Formats: sequence, C-alpha cells, structure tokens
Amino acid sequence: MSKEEILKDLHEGVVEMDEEKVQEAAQRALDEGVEPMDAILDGLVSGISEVGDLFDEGEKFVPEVLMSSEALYAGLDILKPHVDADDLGVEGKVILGVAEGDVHDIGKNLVRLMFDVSGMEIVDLGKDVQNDLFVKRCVEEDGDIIAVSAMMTSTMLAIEDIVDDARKNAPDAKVLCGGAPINEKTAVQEFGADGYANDATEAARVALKLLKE
Ligand code: B12
Repeated sequence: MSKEEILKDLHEGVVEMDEEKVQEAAQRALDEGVEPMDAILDGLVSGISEVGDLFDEGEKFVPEVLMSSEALYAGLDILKPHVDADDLGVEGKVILGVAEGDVHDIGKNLVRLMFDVSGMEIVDLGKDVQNDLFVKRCVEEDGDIIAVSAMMTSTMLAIEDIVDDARKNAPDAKVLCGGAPINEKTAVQEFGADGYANDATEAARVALKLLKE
C-alpha cells in the first residue's frame, strides 16, 4: 500500500468516524515506514479539518464531530510513541491548558506532543481550565511558559486576563497562545501575549525563542 493510500485511509477514517479503520491505517503507516508526524498531520489532522468544514456547512453535527475526534485520538495513540524525538535542546517548563469554558483539546494535545519531542517539561492542566489556575500552577511549579489554547471567540478572551495575572504574579513567565480564532495581531497587540503560533510545530519553535529571551 502506498503512502498516499495510507494517508487517505487515515483521513477518511476520521471523516467516517471509523475508529477501526483509523487504527488499522495507523498501524500500516508504522509498518510501511511512513513518518509518524506525516501520518498525524496529513492524515488525522487533515481529516478533522474536513470534518470542521462539514460542520460549518451543516452536514455534520456535534455528536458526529465528537466521534470523529475519538477516531483521531485512536490513531494518535498508536502513532504518538513513534514520533521521532526532534530534540531541539529546549530546557524549560511549560504550563499548558485549554481556556475556561472550552473543551476543544485536540490542538492542545498536538502542541503538547511537539513540546514533548522538543525536550520541554510539561505540566498539562487539561481542558476547561479556570483562568487563575494557569498562573497559580506556574508559580507553584516554577514554570517558564504559560501556554493557553482557545478555540472559541468567547473563550479566547480569557487570554487577556491570564496575561494580566501573569504580569502581576509571575512576571518572569512568558505567555504563549494559540487556537483557531486567534492570530498574531490579536494575541500580541490585543491580549498582550508574548507569543503566538498557528500550529504545533511552530508552537515549539516560538517556545524555544521565548525561552532564549
Ligand atoms: C472537534 C471540534 C469539536 C469537538 C471537540 C473534541 C475535542 N476533544 O477537542 C466537540 C464535538 C466536543 C466540539 C464541541 C463544540 N464546538 Co467545536 N469544533 C471542533 C472542530 C470541528 C475542530 C477543532 C479541532 O480539533 N481542529 C483540529 C486541531 C488540530 O486544530 P486547532 O485546534 O486549531 O489546533 C492547532 C492550532 O490552532 C494551534 N494551537 C492550538 N492550541 C494552541 C495553543 C498554543 C499555546 C499554541 C502556541 C498553538 C495552539 O496548534 C494546533 C495544532 O496544529 C472546530 C471547527 C474548526 N474548523 O476548527 C469546531 C469549533 C471550534 N467548535 C465550535 C463550537 C461552536 C462548538 C460548540 C459550542 C458546539 C455546540 N453547539 O455545542 C461546542 C463547544 C464545547 C465547548 N464548551 O468547548 C466553533 C467555535 C466558533 C467560535 N469561533 O467561537 C467551531 C469553530 C465550529 C464552527 N465553525 O462553528 N467541537
């Protein structure tokens, strides 16, 4: 089976909410030597992006999107342990979580994966994290970076509060944020964050830059 066919199966498995198809394709990707990160990005993430478009068009509904994300996670579980450690030599501790009121954690988990393979230490607070917990845990854990994910226009507003809290109570920590409704301008100019990234690979790069500042 060619790489293209395997990626297509991963993509289709996510769209079709077919956990078994995704698991089989993920295993085949490993057996056939497909780069695990390619399988994740060009198969699984590409599939959930199509699901997002179908959701926007009213062709898919929340329960189906949820089943598609479960299929994505089934593939991620198989591929994740095989992602090559691209150790960027980053030494730092990141406090990571999804903003209050927001349960979208697929993006956050991919960011976590990239932080992980870059050599960073991660404290994962999970999803729907109370605003004040980010800075509180950063102080307790002596973190270097507070990384906030927000996927909704309503929940992204939490970032501004977290930045204010950080400036007062954890002045040495850098705040990094990301998520679909956010861009560099909103993140840095409006919310006052130190950094923004639009995908997981870039997130690790920006984190590295912030740690060196
Ligand atoms: C999957 C999904 C769900 C799943 C979530 C499952 C899960 N465990 O995550 C379920 C079904 C639960 C869900 C529920 C809802 N959803 Co929804 N959902 C999506 C969907 C289709 C895909 C999101 C996703 O996972 N994308 C794939 C990942 C890989 O991309 P990503 O998250 O953007 O992450 C990347 C980057 O943003 C970046 N990044 C992300 N986080 C961070 C953090 C840092 C620090 C950095 C540097 C970078 C970074 O790197 C990531 C990896 O490359 C989007 C549509 C879309 N097109 O985005 C809607 C979407 C986000 N949902 C939406 C809505 C409205 C809802 C609901 C309110 C629906 C409802 N009526 O109940 C609920 C809300 C629940 C809640 N309170 O949070 C809206 C939000 C609209 C808005 N702008 O406010 C969207 C945009 C759909 C739409 N067009 O209406 N949803």
